[in-house]
Amino acid sequence: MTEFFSGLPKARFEGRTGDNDFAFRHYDPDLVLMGKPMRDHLRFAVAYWHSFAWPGGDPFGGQTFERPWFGDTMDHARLKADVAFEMFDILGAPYFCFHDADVRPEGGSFAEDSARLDEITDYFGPKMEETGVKLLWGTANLFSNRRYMAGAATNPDPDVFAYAAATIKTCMDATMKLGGENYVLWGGREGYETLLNTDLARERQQAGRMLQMVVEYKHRIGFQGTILIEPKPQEPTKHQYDYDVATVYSFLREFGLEDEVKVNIEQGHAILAGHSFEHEIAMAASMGIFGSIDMNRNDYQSGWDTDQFPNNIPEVALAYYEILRAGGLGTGGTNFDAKLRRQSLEPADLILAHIGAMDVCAAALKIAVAMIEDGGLEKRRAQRYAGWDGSDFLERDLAALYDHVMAVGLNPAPRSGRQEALENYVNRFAG
Ligand code: XUL
Ligand code: CO
Repeated sequence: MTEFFSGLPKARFEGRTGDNDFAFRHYDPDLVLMGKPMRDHLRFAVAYWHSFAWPGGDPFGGQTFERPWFGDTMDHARLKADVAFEMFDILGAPYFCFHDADVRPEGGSFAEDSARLDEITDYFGPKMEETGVKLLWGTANLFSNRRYMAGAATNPDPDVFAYAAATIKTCMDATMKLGGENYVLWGGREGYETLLNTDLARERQQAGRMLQMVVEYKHRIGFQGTILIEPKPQEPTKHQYDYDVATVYSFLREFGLEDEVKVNIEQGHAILAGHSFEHEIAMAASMGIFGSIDMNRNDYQSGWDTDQFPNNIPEVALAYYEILRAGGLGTGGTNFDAKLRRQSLEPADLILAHIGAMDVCAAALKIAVAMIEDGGLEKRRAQRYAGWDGSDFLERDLAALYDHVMAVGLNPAPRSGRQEALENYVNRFAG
């Protein structure tokens, strides 16, 4: 055991009446809802990067956190892993997610970085075995190092493309070795800063070919997990190619990958794209590409990706409602891609942030389950489209529909969309 979390208790479910900040009030992992335990509905994951690699900086100042594992040796990386697995255990978090750059220090060469990734993931193996904590997804950090400043797959320099491809291979190998259930690609710098120096058609071809290579390699090594793209409209680049779910879907179709790749939808990214989280989930489900979620919240006033822990129960309830309608998370999960505020210095802050977030999701899930079980929204939705039952209008053509309108003297009567009634209905459960 390390000293870092010493004195902090293991988080347990104590119900709504207690006064223990370190207990769950809603997250009761064994509680069965719609035939499966809450743990399996929510599939919580801790994001290694925000909790263990982020130093607390912002554009105006650097590090505020002092962590004993900050440093660039493999001893630091092992201490970081020790603390991370202690936190997973304290929280009872069943999964974690990582980038290569979060878990091992960068060395002087590609070969050294790969060897270090191998070494640290070998160090994870027994810890995963011992704690039962599993890998939700692995990913490659193709955005922090300056070599990627003009993109990874979409870089104007083919050598950077090759370097990125080789790096993805090592991260897919590591994910497979650890039994990861998904592999994520977030195009952090796959976009442009200025159109004046950018060849859009060429960059899209490069991105499409890289993703095809990822899928080819998945099949070559027999990786059973799901390949996920994480849409985001901008930040760090002015414009990113994976703008939102609908954009990603059309990109997947252009490269014949719509049956191979799904999306990992992040709440904050949805907001940046001008959508709600539930919109993006529902859109993905309607296209058959819903995969997983990165759970956080953005500050609605600041207009950038603040990656805060979620705390708005009714809002999150609508997201889980769409997830349940989509058939649940499948191989995906609820990854807390969220970071502390930079004044939250204490080890306890890390624990309390996650306990609160897990509780928000659990409370939201209960609301979503109640709405699904009641069936009121789906009944009302079905009523709204009932006129289409048995209709053959989609099989006719313009001239046939013209004849029909003329023959019966058609004059459709508008009907209420009942938005306020529906919002009132939701608040019966969420209020
Ligand atoms: C960035 C972001 C990433 C991805 C993984 O906004 O969300 O952390 O989740 O690269
Ligand atoms: Co994310």
